[in-house]
Amino acid sequence: MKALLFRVVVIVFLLGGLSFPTSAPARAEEMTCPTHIPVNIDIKPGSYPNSINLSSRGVVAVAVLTTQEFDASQFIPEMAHLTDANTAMTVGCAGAMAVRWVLKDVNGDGSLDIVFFFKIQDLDLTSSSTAASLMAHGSYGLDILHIMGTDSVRILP
Ligand SMILES: [Ca+2]
Repeated sequence: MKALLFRVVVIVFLLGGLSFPTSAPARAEEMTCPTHIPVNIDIKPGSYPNSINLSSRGVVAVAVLTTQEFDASQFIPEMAHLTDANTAMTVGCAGAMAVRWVLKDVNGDGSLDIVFFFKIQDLDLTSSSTAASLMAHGSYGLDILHIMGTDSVRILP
């Protein structure tokens, strides 16, 4: 009888041990690229096709144009990336980071646009790239805004 009781106690103890909450260590939420609102961009404003010589040591300008939906003069960027359009679809925020930006009316419509500059050496474009995407985030009035736009590129050998 004592032995049986002991066995029951042991079983209860084991079950109790098994049913202990298996608390998984809290994992930090993975950094993902947030949803972006679409904007019109113009790579190398004022020239077409948008030829980029990847061996050049200069910078490439990418304008985000002011439209009825987006007022560039209200946008205070925190960060901007330029990447191959295919990478933008799969990886998200990647590629070259803007080294500076400036407000300028690049299309002469009387509204300021915002022009980002990227070092060509930092670009992840290849000879098979046909388009590049700009992604940026920053404050827009009281909001934090994520924007994204795509334009064609012609990579020079
Ligand atoms: Ca403009």
